[in-house]
Amino acid sequence: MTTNLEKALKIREIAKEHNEYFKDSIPLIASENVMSPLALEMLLTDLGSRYAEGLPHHRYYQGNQFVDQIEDLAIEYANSLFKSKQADPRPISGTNANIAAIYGLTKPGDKITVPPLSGGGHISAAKFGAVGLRGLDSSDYPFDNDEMNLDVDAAIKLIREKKPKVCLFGQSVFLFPTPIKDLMDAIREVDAKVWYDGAHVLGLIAGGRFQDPLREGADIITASTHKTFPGPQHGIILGNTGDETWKSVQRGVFPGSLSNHHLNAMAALAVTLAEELEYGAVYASRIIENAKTLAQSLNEEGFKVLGEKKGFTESHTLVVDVRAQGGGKQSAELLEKCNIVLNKNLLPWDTSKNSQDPSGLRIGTQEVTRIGFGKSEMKEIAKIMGDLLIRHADPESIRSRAETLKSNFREIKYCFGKHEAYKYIEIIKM
Ligand code: DSN
Repeated sequence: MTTNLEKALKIREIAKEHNEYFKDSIPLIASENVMSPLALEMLLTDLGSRYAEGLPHHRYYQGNQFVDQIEDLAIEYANSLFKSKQADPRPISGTNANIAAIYGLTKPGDKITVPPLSGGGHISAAKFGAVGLRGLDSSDYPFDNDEMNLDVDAAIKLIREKKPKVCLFGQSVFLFPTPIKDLMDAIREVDAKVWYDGAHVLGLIAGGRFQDPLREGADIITASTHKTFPGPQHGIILGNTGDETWKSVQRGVFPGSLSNHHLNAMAALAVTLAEELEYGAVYASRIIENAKTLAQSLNEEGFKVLGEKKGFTESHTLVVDVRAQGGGKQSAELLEKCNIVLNKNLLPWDTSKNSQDPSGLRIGTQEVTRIGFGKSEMKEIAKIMGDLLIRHADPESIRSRAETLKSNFREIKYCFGKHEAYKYIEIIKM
């Protein structure tokens, strides 16, 4: 019979196997990243065992004097990095930040315009996600498949017609900056608030390499903090808005959508904000360079990479139509067996009916860039994928090539101190 100790140790063994798999794999999920040693250390502090509710210096618990200092500094660092007027580092995820924004900016029955799911919109903006949960009346912006972006003229028409309370922008397949500036006349006419979900591109915005939503008209940015922004699994809201709107959004955070805000993760976020002030610009540039190189190389291998008309991508993400290679599900699963980790993804013509087997693959370069991959490694990834999915090479040989490629890249870059990636075991002395 399995003892309870054995049950506990079993989890530890599986976690070690997970670490080993990722150590030997090429991580290309567009929404993930690895943390710096200084940030990771924060997750293991006593902060992770404590509660704080409310705003700094106005708490509902005792024992928060150091938490208040950390939260004040997180706000200061965020405002400095993003040139925002307001920052709230409490949301515990991107979706939590989105729920807080919805709670703060809308009432049930209000109208909202959102990016369509098939155009890369996030599930929290869907009718079956947080937007629907609030009972909002939502309309999708029409999407331009060639531009891989919102159809500007049609979006202007929609905004004028619907007169939404809030215009939401930002996607989870976010290849090109949203043309907010082109939409601002219509948005001002209907007096809508502009909410930008910057989860995917937060690190690129931090580095000044994508777009600058707060200067282009956004009232608030919501985001998770672990994609191109290489911090902990957490969230943040940034504002450039009036005091009343900001207060309302903050009420959406607490008590609207959370109680405690995971203080260890908030400290890790503050550390990452400081690291981004130092390294954010160069890191963001290399992420984008790598994405462009990978897209071009995959195209040369014979893959159909979307967004060709616009140079494939201006972000960390690229999407590939793999219907000719057996579809998204089969391709992603075959790559996974060969230690290349990415995800199948809806492409603009897909519907929710084929969400389990969509046409595409989504690929992100932020994590491989973080561990030092450059242009030649991007070309090698494209070649490996071409050999596997187009030329049907033996999967075992492909797996071994992926492992060999990864074996030369063990250290996390663009942060203070040296740190071997995927080796958390040593850090927490397992
Ligand atoms: N699920 C994340 C993504 O992969 O884009 C966003 O929440």
